[in-house]
Amino acid sequence: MQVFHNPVHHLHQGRHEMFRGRLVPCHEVPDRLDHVLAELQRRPVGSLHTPPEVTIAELERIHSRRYLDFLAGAWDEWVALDPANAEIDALPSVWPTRSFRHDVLPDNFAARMGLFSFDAGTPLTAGTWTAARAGAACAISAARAVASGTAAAPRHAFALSRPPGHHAGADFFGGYCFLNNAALAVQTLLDSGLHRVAVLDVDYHHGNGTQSIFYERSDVLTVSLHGDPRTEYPFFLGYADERGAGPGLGYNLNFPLPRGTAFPAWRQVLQSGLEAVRRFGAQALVVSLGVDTFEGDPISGFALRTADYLQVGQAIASAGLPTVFIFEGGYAVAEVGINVVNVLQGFGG
Ligand code: SP5
Ligand code: ZN
Repeated sequence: MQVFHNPVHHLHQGRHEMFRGRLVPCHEVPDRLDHVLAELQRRPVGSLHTPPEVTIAELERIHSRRYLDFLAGAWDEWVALDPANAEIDALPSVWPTRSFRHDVLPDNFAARMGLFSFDAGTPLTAGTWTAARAGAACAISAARAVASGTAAAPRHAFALSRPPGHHAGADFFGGYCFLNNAALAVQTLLDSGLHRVAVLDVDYHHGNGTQSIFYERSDVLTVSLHGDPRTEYPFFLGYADERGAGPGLGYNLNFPLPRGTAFPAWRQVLQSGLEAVRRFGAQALVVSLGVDTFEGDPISGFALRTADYLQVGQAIASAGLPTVFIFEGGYAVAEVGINVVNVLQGFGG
């Protein structure tokens, strides 16, 4: 399995996220990815590649032009407000909730930060745009490698993208995510000639961005297993009655699970998700691989253990599909690498 990675992910380095009225240290840190890379050096699953840069046109297959323009210029605008801002993360503090307009594009920077986001936990930093584009490039290159694979040459790849992506929508950031790497991988597979692609999102948090991007489409089945949004982030999406809309009705599947869910119950639900992927007739699979389902995760509530991730990989391999893995969450920094590589090794990488 080819692994795509770019060291410029380091340039996205948030200092703080808002939590209960305080700015607390970020959970989504560069070290997370470095631990995966270190574990891949100990237990290689394939060759490492640095992908070429993405074009704006490639990103526009998923994201709106005005959102991409905003992201491209945001850091310079932030510093232009006050040179001292160069030492501070940009965080939103005002949002257009119900009854406000979404069609206007205010001149005010704080207003546009709010228009294009949904939480105050996702700092935008000096290198965010560069890192996010490099992460997206990993996803697109991984998808291309899978699309051009043959039955003889392994049709599997891993995008070691950072920042993560599954909470980002067509025109908003949040949940530590800016560009939806999984959605870009899906679109790349479709654009290379496939007709039906499935997303399996096993991150602890509901993949609200991925769901919303494909909600009205029947060429992409989105399946997510996650903490029940009644109690878990992102709270406002991820319920079982969200089945898709219009032509996409029946092509979105959510499996909310209670806090405390351990592997035996989680694995059964994974099988239901994989069964849905099979019924859909997927030609390829994109896995949003978060390992914040780990029992030691500091911000999550499931109880998977390190050895369980080998079986997660085996179960995903049983679908028998060309597969693109995309790195998402997982915040128990010391164990993230072992858990991710266990999935890839269990898969057979
Ligand atoms: C990609 C991904 O896994 N995103 C998760 C975003 C979750 N953001 C909200 C987390 C709130 C937890 N804050 C706890 C801080 C106290 N230590
Ligand atoms: Zn997560």
